[in-house]
Amino acid sequence: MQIIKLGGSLITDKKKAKRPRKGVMERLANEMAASGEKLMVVHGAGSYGHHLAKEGKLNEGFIGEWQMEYLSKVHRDMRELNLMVMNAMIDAGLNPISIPPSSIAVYEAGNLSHFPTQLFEMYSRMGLTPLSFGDMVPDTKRLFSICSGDHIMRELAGLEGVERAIFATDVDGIYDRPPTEKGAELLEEIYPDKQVLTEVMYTDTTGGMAQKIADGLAIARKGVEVLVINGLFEGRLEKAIKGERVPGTRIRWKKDD
Ligand code: IP8
Repeated sequence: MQIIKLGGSLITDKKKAKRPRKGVMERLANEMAASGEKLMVVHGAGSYGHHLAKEGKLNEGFIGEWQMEYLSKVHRDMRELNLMVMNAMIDAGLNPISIPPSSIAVYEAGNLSHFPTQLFEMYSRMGLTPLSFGDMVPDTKRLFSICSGDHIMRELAGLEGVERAIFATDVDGIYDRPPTEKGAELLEEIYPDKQVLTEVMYTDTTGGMAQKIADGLAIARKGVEVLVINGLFEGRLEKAIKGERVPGTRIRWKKDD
């Protein structure tokens, strides 16, 4: 079993609100199907979630009734995006079944406290491909939280039989400094005691990568192989799923894992 996260910046154009990259979704769905492996799939928000979530200050939890309209719209937009991914997967023959976190997850003070992974296992055993996504969820302390797709990956990594977690993004992997900076070098692997790791955490300006590293490490700690790859290049996701070497970063818990 492998768990795949299709990054929001990969399946949407992050610069403008609600810009899907349908061609990329279709190709990635075909690559996942062609791999022939058993998968669970999660996708991020990109320009379908983050713009309105920011406007509505949804990452701060409840600060006013006015936020509810934003919460509802972010959830609707995520479902729209999810339907597109689902259609691409159906066309590729993957038989997806959508599992929205807003219907099953509970957060406590910004951390996932309840997530019934059993549903994913049961659907998978039926021969379906469970598909989940970043969503809005209830929070026992802050009223609501944003559930990121990376958090879901962490939960799924705890399931029995999960061997590999692949984060397909729009960059080649994790760099020693922001990839837009001159001289930035791709790191083939990172692990907690590697000096450079702390540098990456602090110099990363997108904010997204630092969290991804933390989530990646938490997954690697469970003994699951973690890869960050660029899904914009044709064939890389399929090869990575098949266990073939592709450019990217491997996140390890220990140097010799
Ligand atoms: O893109 C964020 O999910 P992510 C979900 O996986 C929302 O971090 C609703 C903004």
